[in-house]
Amino acid sequence: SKRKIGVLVMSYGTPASMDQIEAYYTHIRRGSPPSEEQLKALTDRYEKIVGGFFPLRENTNRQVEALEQTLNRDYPELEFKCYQGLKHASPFIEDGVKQMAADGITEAVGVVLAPHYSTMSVGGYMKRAQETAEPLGLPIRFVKSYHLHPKLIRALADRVTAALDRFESKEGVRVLFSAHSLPEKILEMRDPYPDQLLASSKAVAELAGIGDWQFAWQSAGQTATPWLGPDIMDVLETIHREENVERVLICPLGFVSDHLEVLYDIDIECKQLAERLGMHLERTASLNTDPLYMETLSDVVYKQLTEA
Ligand code: FEC
Repeated sequence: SKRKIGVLVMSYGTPASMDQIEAYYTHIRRGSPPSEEQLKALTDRYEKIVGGFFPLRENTNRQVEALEQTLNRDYPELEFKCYQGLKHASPFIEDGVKQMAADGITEAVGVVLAPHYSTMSVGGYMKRAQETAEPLGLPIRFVKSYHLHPKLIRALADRVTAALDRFESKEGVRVLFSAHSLPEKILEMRDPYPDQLLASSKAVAELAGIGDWQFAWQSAGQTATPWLGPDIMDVLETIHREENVERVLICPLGFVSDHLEVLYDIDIECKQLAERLGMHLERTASLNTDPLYMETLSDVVYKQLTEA
């Protein structure tokens, strides 16, 4: 019979229903419940996003299913079974690992649905998976990042090119690549996250033949500690005021799915600001289950198995 591989596919997670927003938010805040105002503000954001309240759940389900199909198609000599492990919602990372062990999996690979490595993001997912797998005697290898995979870069460049067609003229369109901000303290830890994001932005711009681009951070938290900047909202104001930029294309390449940080923070918040400034703003379509993205994941998972 075929060699069986368990693949732990990790993603951020989203509430399953409105009454779970508080528990979700409390988990993100490491056990400290949000105030009533904070909870209301987050609930309002979920209520406003287009396409239902929690699109990330269905998008992750589809990505995990599509990855399993892609792996079994690309490497028919092996049998792959994918398990979900979510960072802040059920099924949690720990649940996914325990399920693999319960199913008799003896060989596993972990991969995160986020291409860029940070100790605070992907590193956190890996640590929790490793800490659950070890006492169960389940060996698990990890894909740390895949931010320059040629198929990922091609999928993103195709989306940039397609979105440029939505402008009345491609002349003078500024492309803004963006990703989730993190607290500035990651710089002291020599975290690769900022450099990896710049490297993917540069590669996508080159492949799409874009000269006029820059990078901006988005969705920073409201805490007392400083977060990485410049923030995308400030960038929109600055390039409008100082450079008379009138057309902007945002490519949120730190994310791979339609969810709150894209559908609210860009599609509602950034668009409102752009409208007020009289700018034409577009956003590239999210990768979701793009076959090139699924092939990227399938390739990097397989490479983990074949590397010594
Ligand atoms: O659609 C959804 O339901 C979920 C959207 C969502 C994604 C996402 C991705 C990332 N986050 C990252 C870092 C942080 C840090 C904090 C933080 C807080 C929040 C809150 C919400 C939220 N995040 Fe998130 N994130 C998403 C949603 N995130 C809601 C809480 C309210 C708020 O601050 O807006 C601060 C936590 C703390 O206090 O310590 C840090 C990073 C990513 C991208 C990588 C990944 O997907 O893992 C990094 C999607």
